[in-house]
Amino acid sequence: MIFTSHFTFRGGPRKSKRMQRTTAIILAAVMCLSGASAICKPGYNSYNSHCYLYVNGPQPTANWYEASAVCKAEGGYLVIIQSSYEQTFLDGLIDNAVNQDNFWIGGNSLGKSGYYWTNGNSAETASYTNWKTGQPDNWNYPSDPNNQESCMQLGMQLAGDTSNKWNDARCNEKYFYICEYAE
Ligand SMILES: [Ca+2]
Ligand SMILES: [Ca+2]
Repeated sequence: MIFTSHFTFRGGPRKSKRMQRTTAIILAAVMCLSGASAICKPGYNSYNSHCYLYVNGPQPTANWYEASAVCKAEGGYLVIIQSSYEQTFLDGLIDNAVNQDNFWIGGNSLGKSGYYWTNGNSAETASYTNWKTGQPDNWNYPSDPNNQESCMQLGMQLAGDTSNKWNDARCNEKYFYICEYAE
């Protein structure tokens, strides 16, 4: 790891190279000893250089838009699940939750044909998808076009399926949610 080039020392380039090198070594040692998770904010969990926080409690707290805004305010986004490994990490993470059902995740079909993650990638034709059987189904599609199932969540109990697979749900419903951001 090379840190020296990233640091500007008061007094400019006339400071000794030895001091710069010593400082870089100390910083590298601190970062290595503290582990990757120390880079995440308190309460967040680290996986594959990303930080994750699930928001949970006795009662669901936010609709999809509100949850997305909270994650964004923290410098992140509603979780985008890109592999079975990331899904397995999340399964373990929310296994500790008080209420393990219904977490908003970062995909929707708003203004689009089909489901897309908020990074623009398809959530239906991607190499990894994890929808519950028969989902997304836009269940009980009402006459009100603003009340369709257009947002993605995981963990809804459907027909005896208690897994953390994905479902489309109404964006204005209050659920729990999971934020992700790069370290
Ligand atoms: Ca991700
Ligand atoms: Ca559905």
